[in-house]
Amino acid sequence: MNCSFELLEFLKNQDINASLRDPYWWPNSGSFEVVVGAVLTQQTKWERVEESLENLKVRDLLSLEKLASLEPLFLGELIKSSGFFRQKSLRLIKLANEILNEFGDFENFQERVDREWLLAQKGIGKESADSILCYACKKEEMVVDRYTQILLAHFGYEFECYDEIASWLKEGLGDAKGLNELYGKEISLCEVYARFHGKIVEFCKNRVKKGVLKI
Ligand code: 39A
Repeated sequence: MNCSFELLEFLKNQDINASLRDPYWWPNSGSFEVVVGAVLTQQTKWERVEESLENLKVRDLLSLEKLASLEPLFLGELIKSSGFFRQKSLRLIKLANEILNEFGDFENFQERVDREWLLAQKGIGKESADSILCYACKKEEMVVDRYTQILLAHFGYEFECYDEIASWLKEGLGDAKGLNELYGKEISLCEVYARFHGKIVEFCKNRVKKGVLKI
């Protein structure tokens, strides 16, 4: 494998239904739910996050305004399944309030937020920031997670840091023409990045389950 385009081709040829529920793979992409999911998924399994999100969804609490006004103890109880729940509860409430103070509403946040602002927020690292930018705000950012690092190491690639991996993944994809041909439609770069990352995660999870890949 010589470049990220070849990795994407390889993954697209595997039997992975990564975008069955959402074309951008992350459930309910383009919504505030992604921001919450991106924080909750830190240091835990996605399946535990789904449980927490469901607790919020059934109580109709998955909006920026509602989350911002929750009591930390109450939110903590609802997101217990995601682990580190006291810390995550405080950080989510603070983040929601910072978004409201800076941007006024979620739509304006989606349009105007940048990586620098997100990285300045407590508890938001590069992976969370890029998840929010790509999946909640539909910006052209590629998420690098543990699965990505493990898969690239498996193919013999070594990188110095997060940003170097992201650049390698983005820059090796070539031009829009090649990507449109690969997908058989006109596709935005953001959707390519989203689906690429989704395929990496689903492929790795499947391989881990089969015992072929170790995390
Ligand atoms: N690790 C993960 C996931 N696994 C996921 N899905 C499955 C749908 N998301 C959205 C984030 N992180």
